[in-house]
Amino acid sequence: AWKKHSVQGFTTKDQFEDETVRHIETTLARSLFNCDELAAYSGAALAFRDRLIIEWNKTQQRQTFADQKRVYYLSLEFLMGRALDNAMLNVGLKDVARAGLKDLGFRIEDVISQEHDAALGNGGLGRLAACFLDSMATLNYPAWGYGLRYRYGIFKQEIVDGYQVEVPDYWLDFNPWEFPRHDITVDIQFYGYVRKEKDEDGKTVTIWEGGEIVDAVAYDVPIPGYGTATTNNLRLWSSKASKGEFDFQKFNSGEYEGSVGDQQRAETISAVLYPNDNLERGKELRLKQQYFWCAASLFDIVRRFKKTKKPWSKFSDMVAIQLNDTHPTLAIVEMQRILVDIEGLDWAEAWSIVQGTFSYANHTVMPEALEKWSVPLMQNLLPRHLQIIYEVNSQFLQYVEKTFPKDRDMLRRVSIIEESQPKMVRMAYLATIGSHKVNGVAELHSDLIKTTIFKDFVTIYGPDKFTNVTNGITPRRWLHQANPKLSELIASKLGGYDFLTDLTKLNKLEHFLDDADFKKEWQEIKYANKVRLAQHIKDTTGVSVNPKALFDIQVKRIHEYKRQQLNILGVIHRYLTIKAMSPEERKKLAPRVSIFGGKAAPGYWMAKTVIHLVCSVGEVVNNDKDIGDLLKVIYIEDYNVSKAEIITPASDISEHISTAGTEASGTSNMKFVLNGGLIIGTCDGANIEITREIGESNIFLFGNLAEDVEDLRHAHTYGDFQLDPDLNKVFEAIKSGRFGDAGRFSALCNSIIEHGDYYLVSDDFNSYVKTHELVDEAYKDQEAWLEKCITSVARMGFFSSDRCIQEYAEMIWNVEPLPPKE
Ligand code: 26V
Repeated sequence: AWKKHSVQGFTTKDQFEDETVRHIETTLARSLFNCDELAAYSGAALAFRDRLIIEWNKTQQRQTFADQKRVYYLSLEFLMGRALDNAMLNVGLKDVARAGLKDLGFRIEDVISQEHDAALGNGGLGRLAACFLDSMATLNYPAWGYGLRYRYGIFKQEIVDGYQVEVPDYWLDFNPWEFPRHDITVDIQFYGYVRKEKDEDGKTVTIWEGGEIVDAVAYDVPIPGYGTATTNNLRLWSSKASKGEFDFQKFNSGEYEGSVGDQQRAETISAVLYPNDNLERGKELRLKQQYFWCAASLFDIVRRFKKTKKPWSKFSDMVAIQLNDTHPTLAIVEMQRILVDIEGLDWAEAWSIVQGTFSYANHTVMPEALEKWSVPLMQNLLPRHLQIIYEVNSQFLQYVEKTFPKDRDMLRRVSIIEESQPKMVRMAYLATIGSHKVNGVAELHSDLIKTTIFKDFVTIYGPDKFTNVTNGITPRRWLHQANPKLSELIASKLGGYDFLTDLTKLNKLEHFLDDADFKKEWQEIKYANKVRLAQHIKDTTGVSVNPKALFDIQVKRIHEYKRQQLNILGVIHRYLTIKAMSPEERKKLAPRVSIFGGKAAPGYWMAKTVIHLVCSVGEVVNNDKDIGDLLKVIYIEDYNVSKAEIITPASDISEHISTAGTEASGTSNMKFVLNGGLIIGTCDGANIEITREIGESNIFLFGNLAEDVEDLRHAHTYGDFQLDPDLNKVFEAIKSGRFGDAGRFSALCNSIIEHGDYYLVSDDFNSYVKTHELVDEAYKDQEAWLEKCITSVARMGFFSSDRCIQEYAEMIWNVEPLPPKE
C-alpha cells in the first residue's frame, strides 16, 4: 500500500519544468513574472532535492534493515562546495535540467552559479572529507558523515589595495540542501563535577553532574552517489540553548540580558569554523566544539546500535568510526564513558570494544598543528573525560613499563600526558592508543610518521597497526563537473563514461596518442578553459591576460611550508631576467601568466605578507609596458571549491613546491594532472606517487629530498649560511623599493636571510629556477607537451577517491557495500 502512495521523482524535461515552476510559485511564493536567476536556482534546487529525498529515504530504510556494519566518518570539516550541479550529474539529469531551464529562459551555468558554496572547511582535509562522502555513496557503502553545522564557514577573502581582508561567510540564508531534525536533539553537558556512589548491588558508579547543558540539533544533508540510487546522509549538529536551561525565571524577573546571554553562549558553539589550518591555539571554544560534536554523534550512533538489541560484544561488528585527524579524539573517551558509566560494562571489556571500533588518520607532521589540550582546561570543561584519559594512560604506561623495562625514558616519551607547565594532553597519542589502525595519507608521509611522532608506538604495537592510504579525489566533481568538455571527449574515445566509476580505464587513452583529431580537440578544450579563466581574471581584477601564454598556477592555503614565497621570489627573478634581455632573446621566451590564489589564516602575518608581495609584484609587472605579455602576475581573490572548478582545468603547469617532508599528501596536485596540466613539484607527499604512476619524464621535480632537510637546517644554524646569489639579487630588488615600501616585506626577507631559512627557500632556489627553464623549453614543443599531458591523464587512475575508500573499507573498516536492489 505504501508503495502506491510513495512519490516518484521527475525524469523528463516537462516534469522537471512543472516541478521547478511549482516550487517557485508555491514553496517560494513567487510570481513567475519576476522570476530571476536566483529564483530559478531555488526552484531547480528544490526539484532536485525532492528527487534526492526519495532515494535517501529508501537508502536509509535499506541500511536499517540490512543488519550489516556501517561506517561513520567524523570530521570537523566538510568542504562541499556547490550541491546542485553535483546532484544533477550524479542522478544523471543535467541534460534534462539544461533543456528545462532553457525553456524557462535561463542558461544552466548562470543558474548553477547562483548557489553559495558550502564552505565548512579550511583546505585539503575538509575537501578530502567531501570527496570521501561522494565515493562512499557512489560505491554504495552504508556510511554517514558527522560534522558541525557552522553558521559561518571559512571567511570570504577580499583583496583591498593588495591586502587580504576577511569578510564573514554567512551562508544559511537559503539552503535547500539541509533538513532540520528538531526531533533529533541531544543534551550535551559541560563543566560540573564527578562523584562516586554505590548502587543497589554495592557496585561503585561514577556520576558526572552539575554544569550546563546545551542542545545539539541534527541537520541532515543528502549525499547522492553517482549512477546509483544510494543517497547517504551527512548529519551536521547545530547548538541551541537547552529548553531546560534557558532560564525563564531570569527572563521573567527582568534579567532579560542574562537570559538571552545564556542563549547566545550556547549558539556560539557552532557559530564559526576556526580558520587556521595547521595551527593549534588551544582555545576553550574549539574544545567545546569538539566535545559537543563528538558527544552528539556518539549518542546517535549508540542509540542506533541499541535499536538492534545486539549485545555490546557485537558493537564493533556493526560500527566503524573513522577519525579525520585528531579533532574527534574525544569520541574515543566519550565512548568509554558511555560504556562504563552509563551502560555499566567493566573497563577492560569496554576498552576493547572502543579499540575495535575506532581508526585514526593523521594529516600532518607539522609540530605546530599537533593538538594538545591543557589539563586544567580539560579538568574544568570535561572533568570525567580527563579522569578517563588518566586511567587509559595509566594502564597503557603499566603495559609499556612491563614490556620495555630497560627503556626508562620511554614512559615519559609515550605518555598521553606531557609533563609540561601546564600539563598537556597529547591527542595524537590518545587517538593512536584508542584505535586499531592509524594511517598516513601518502606513502612518504606514512613512512615519516612511523619514524618520527609514532616511532615509539611502532615499537610498542608492532608495525601492522600503522598503514598507508594514499589520498584520492572524486573524478565526478574534479573531471566530469569541472571539465565537462574533456570528460565528453574522453567518453567519446573510451566508448562511454565508465571511467568515472573506474578511473583506471583512463589508461586506454594512451592508444590515442597518434590520433591527430583527438589531440587537436584536447588542445582546443584546454584553450577554451584558459579563455574562461582569462575572462574571470579580467572580470575580477581588470587585468587582461593572453590565453596563449603558459598558465602557471599555485592555488592552496597560504603557508610558509607550502612556499608561495619561493614561487613569487622566482617570479621576481624571471622579471629581472626579462628586463635584462635583448629584444632577440625576449622573442624566444614563452609568455607566462603566474597565477596565485588562496587564503591566509587571519592571524598569520607572514602568510599575509606573502599575499601582499604577490599583489605588489603584480602591480609593477602588469603595468610595465616594456614587459607586455611576457609576464603577468595575478592574485585570484577568494579561492574556494567553485573557483577551483574554473581554475583547475585551465592550468598548463601548477606548483606543488612544499619543503620536502612537510606536505602530507596534497590533493590539488591530483586535480591538476587529471585535468591535463603538468606539475612542477618537490619530492613530497603524493607528488612522489604521481611521479611513479605517470613517469618521471612527465613531471618537473626539483629540490632537496626529505632525508636531507634535517642536515640542511642544522647547517643553517651552526654552519655558515650562504644565500643563493640569484636569490640575493631578488632581495636587493625588493629592498630597493622596486615593489613598494620595502619595510613591509622585511620580515619575510629576513626569515630567509637572517632567521635560519627554516623552509629551505634558498637551498632550493637554484634548482627551482633551473627547472622552470626546463618548463619553458618543454612548452615550446607543443606537440610533445600535449603528449605528456595526455599520457599523464591516462595514468592517473590510481588517484580516484574510490580506490582510496575501497582501501579504507577493506583494510581498516571491514565494511561491505550495500547496493540498491533492482
Ligand atoms: C588543524 C587545525 C588546528 C586548529 C585550528 C583548525 C585546524 C584545522 C585543520 C587542522 C589540520 C591540518 C591538517 C591538514 O589540513 N592536513 C592536510 O590534509 C590533506 C588531506 O589529507 C593533505 O592533502 C594535506 O597535505 C595536509 O596538509
